[in-house]
Amino acid sequence: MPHSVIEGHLDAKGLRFAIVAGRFNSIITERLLAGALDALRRTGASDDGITVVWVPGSWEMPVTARELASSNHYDGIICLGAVIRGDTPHFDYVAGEAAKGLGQVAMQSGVPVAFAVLTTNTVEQAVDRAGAKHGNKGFDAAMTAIEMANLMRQLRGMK
Ligand code: INI
Repeated sequence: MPHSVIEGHLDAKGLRFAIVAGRFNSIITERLLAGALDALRRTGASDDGITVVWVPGSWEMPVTARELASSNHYDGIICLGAVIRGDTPHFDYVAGEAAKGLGQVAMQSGVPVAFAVLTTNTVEQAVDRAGAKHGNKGFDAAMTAIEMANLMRQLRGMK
């Protein structure tokens, strides 16, 4: 007997996405945003299906994503931040809370939350992941959000 396979398609037509971007290290997050918008537009999203929300930094992302998720308006949320290690343990607190909080938002709301909060030791490592050597993690996160939004629609349609 053949097994069934369920997979989300990379088609953003008719879907609505919120992008939460951190202003901290905006030289990086603006590039992540350009990558995310490129992915959404290339897969058929329309401009009125995309909302960009700027927040001060990655710390503020979970509460913002929670609000967006609870609006029931979005098929997916894409979070773009850059936490770059400094001389103090601040990095660990900001990066840790952003990761944990965004994971909780996805689990509690059922809305896919794509995580492109870079956590790097140097600015160069962040640049490499924001459109240089290692691609653009904003683009990748948007593709993940599109796939997951379509997957959720399929799974909910099976109930
Ligand atoms: N926010 C970031 O997004 N990246 C960082 O590297 C960072 N550092 O290093 O401090 C950062 N801090 C700000 C933080 O997100 C809050 O905006 C701030 O603490 C006010 O609540």
